[in-house]
Amino acid sequence: MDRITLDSKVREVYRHPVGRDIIRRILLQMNLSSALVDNPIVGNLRLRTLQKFTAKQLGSGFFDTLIKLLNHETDMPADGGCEIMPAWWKEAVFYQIYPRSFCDGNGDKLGDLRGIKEKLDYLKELGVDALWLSPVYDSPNDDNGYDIRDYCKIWAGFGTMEDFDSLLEAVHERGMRLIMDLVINHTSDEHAWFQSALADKASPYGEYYFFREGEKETPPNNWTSFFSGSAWRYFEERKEWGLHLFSKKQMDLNWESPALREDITGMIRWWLAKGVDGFRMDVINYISKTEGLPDGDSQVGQLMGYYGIEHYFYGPRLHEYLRELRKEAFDPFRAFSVGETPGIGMEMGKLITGDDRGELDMVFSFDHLENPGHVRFDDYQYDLKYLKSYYMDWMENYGGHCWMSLFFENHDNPRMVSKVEPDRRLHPALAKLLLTMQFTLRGTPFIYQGQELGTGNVDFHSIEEMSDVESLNLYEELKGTKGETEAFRIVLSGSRDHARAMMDWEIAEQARQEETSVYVYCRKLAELKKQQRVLQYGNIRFTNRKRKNVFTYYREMDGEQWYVECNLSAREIRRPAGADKLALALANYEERGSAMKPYEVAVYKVGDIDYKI
Ligand code: ISL
Repeated sequence: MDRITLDSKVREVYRHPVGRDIIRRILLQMNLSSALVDNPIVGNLRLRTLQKFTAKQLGSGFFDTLIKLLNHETDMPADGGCEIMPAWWKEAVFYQIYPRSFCDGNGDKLGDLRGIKEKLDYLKELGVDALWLSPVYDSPNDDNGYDIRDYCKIWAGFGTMEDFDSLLEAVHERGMRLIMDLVINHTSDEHAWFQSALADKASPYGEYYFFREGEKETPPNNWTSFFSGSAWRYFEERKEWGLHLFSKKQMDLNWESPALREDITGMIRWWLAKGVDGFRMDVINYISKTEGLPDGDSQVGQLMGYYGIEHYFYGPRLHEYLRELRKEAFDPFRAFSVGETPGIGMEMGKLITGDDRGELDMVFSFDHLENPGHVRFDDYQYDLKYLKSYYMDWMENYGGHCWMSLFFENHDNPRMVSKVEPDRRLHPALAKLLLTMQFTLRGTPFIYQGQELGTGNVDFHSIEEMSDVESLNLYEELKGTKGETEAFRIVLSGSRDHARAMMDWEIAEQARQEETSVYVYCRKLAELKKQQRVLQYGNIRFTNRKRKNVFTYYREMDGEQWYVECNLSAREIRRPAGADKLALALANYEERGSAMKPYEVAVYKVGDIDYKI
């Protein structure tokens, strides 16, 4: 691939996988159409000229940063026009459990491992094939377990290692699988490695973290933490600064250290030898940082909301580390991996997950969780029209080497039904629509606990009712400039606490019995997907491409055909032609007229119906 310089044209940058993703990310952030780059005048501009035009908005540092990032990546994704290789995780229905709010098995009002075990039949009945457990390791819980104190111990509040082993056995007995959360970008400051690094610079663990000398008043660089303020914390013990991209108690691990990497792979193998089936890997694309930890560009920082991000979101040794992990730990156990990769777009996703690349199996990409021009803490109503263009793009261009994860929720985001629709009466229909897309588009559905009940956001009334470290820090940061009321309003829009409220088991048990519930609908979707290979591996073909609120597609394989029609709006709209005379398999309304009702969705088989659900 040609090296990118200031003399390169915008078009050449857009042809570069990293360039393409970055340009698209920036356009998304600024709510500009990517058609802009297809405009020949824009495409022909040289970076040098663009730099002159934008000198006021983007300093020269911006272009240097971009060029460096691009030139680090010399590979192109393979041509995706190939057959898809079957794999269990391409056929599975995943379900994410946030252990502290899933089910309380010992009466202390906090979820735990025994509680999870009690609910395995509920999950099996729903059609779940694999569970992903958010962290259950020993932790001081500054970030609810994403700050690990001991990788090989269970946090006492969740139970013991015996409880874990018995849960794993029960999962496997039911023919399900279990994946753990692997948090290896950072550990808790209470982890023994960090404690020993802090106590003694010369300790073998001294190099496991990023420590830097410097004046007590001036952090070593301008990087900011995702949870507010500087990404550096001063440690009197060493008279040095330590790096933490997340909370003050989540210290970033230095992957440059071979000993650290060996300890991490050893730990992963230990869990795999126990029988876990794989891992969801927390912010795994952040593990490689630019050598010397240089300052972040201020324009990039302002645009993205975080300073320094270009130095670690797709770091120089990322591919190397991922390959090492796969070879040393995952492959010997044939374990599954899905990376949580904020900021990774489609092309970078291909380079990280292509089945020819030896890195990860899948990633969670996040560009569909907000509408263009918005961030999580904006108070706005999510417009589903955007989802249509997003999915059409990914389904048509991700290629046969890669496989998509399909999700709308997790423990870090408000509930999707609440983002889309303020009227709660429409939530059941909307919840069913969202689930239908997850089960009938091409990819692996990840259901977040409560989604199968159509759960919405929590009605928080004050900051005292919240507990998440990100929410509390943001509130503190904003309250000075915006005042308490406005600060609370902002935090409320994006708070992670919405998704972390306790599961309501009374509602769940009722839903299980009710023929029209979201739960029963979700169970039928899971059954359908499992019965119909075409819904797993079939091609996808979109119709009505120009009708914005209408999302229709066919799944096709070996002469079999299925058809899905969705109304992406809360308004009644004219039903598109295509469904007449087809055999209905599943729908979220009883009747189908010439108009589609708010958020109406229907799944049809083309030809005779020859299955039972
Ligand atoms: O903060 C972000 C930028 O807006 C997020 O994209 C962030 O990178 C992402 O939420 C990372 O999440 C994961 O790692 C965190 C943890 O708090 C989250 O719960 C976890 O999912 C640190 O371990």
